[in-house]
Amino acid sequence: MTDIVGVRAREILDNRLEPTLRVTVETPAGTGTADVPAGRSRGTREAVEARDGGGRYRGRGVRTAVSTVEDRVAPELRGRSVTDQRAVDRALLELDGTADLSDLGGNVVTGVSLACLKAGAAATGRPLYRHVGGATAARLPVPFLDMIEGGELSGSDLPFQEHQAVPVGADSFAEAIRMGAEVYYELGDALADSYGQASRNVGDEGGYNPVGMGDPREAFACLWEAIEELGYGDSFALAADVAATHFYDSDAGCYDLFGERLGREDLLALYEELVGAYPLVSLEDPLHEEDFAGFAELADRLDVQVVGDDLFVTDPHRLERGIERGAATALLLKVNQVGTVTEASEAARLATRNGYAVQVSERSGQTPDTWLADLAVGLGAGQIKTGVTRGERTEQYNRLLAIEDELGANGTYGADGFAEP
Ligand code: 2PG
Ligand code: MG
Repeated sequence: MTDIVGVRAREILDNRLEPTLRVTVETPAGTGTADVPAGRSRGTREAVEARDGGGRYRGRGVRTAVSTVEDRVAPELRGRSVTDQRAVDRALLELDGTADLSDLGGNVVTGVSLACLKAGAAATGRPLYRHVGGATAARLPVPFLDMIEGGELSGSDLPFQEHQAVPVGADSFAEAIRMGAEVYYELGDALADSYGQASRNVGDEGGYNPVGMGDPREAFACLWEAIEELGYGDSFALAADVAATHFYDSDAGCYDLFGERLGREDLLALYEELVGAYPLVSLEDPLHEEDFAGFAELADRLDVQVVGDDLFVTDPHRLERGIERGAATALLLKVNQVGTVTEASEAARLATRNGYAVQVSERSGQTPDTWLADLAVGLGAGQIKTGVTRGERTEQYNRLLAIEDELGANGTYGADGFAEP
């Protein structure tokens, strides 16, 4: 009853009006449909997406990927049970046969893997988070709310990609979101007053794009002021996704920041200054994606969580290298960076075994599909980042609120223990 009888795909649109894949896996006992996210601020080592090229949708179409799912993947998977995720994922990787998934396409692999996961939950009559994590899955993640956007995902002049507020002092997920929302309103008013009404415009992940603001110190100052204005100083910490790869000039070997060319040491000094001025608890990709040694130095010098995104690309092998060198303290987990649910779960387990925290993450290209929220609870991750506003983000919060209700007294919210594995 749980054997796959059909695998179908469609080309749909994501939050940026770009095409992406929607994959459906059918069994007699239940069906699963999953949407594939897409990154823009991507790591070099990520799995390669299958895009059509040509003029249609500026080359971003996924019609070839749709055919790949139906003509190449479906025949291979028919007759396999959706309850054996590992075997399905192995079959996908073998069928592809490349290290970067460039034969089938990483989006094909991720779409089928996730649809199989959802079909497994449907066929066994369990909520998705229980299907992933079993009966003990009950930890609600702390949200890292991307209040002010910069870098590649926004129209602002800020070099850092995300300036996040982290409700570490809330005692439930629902309270965390309520307090986060209040900070968002307060910050919107303050930015409109000081930087003009157009500063309320938002980027790909729903955070504000302040007009004329170009220094992360200014962004953190405004954000912290909004938090303190509400009397929430004890309940929040700050964090950043620096996404440093994207302002690193690899030819010159330096960072283009504030119109200057900065070295690793200058950047470390800036982080030290920020940590001294604000309760900054976490830095994602503080240095470029190949600087394992720099990451290790930073993790040693600063008392903050160091998160590897472009650095690890959710790849257990890269993560292993990072662990050996002490390059970080947390894994950013994005299923489509590596390809399958099985590999991403392996990366999460490896992280946890080595005392690393796990932060489950959206992509800047998303749909309202909420598998991400379930995955975070299923993996027992202490943290999630999924932007802040826009439907494809708030749906993740709505799903987590529903899971928290469902769990009742059994649910736990990570709060200030978010950095524990
Ligand atoms: C990141 C992500 C998501 P993208 O750098 O962490 O916030 O960006 O999905 O564009 O890679
Ligand atoms: Mg990142």
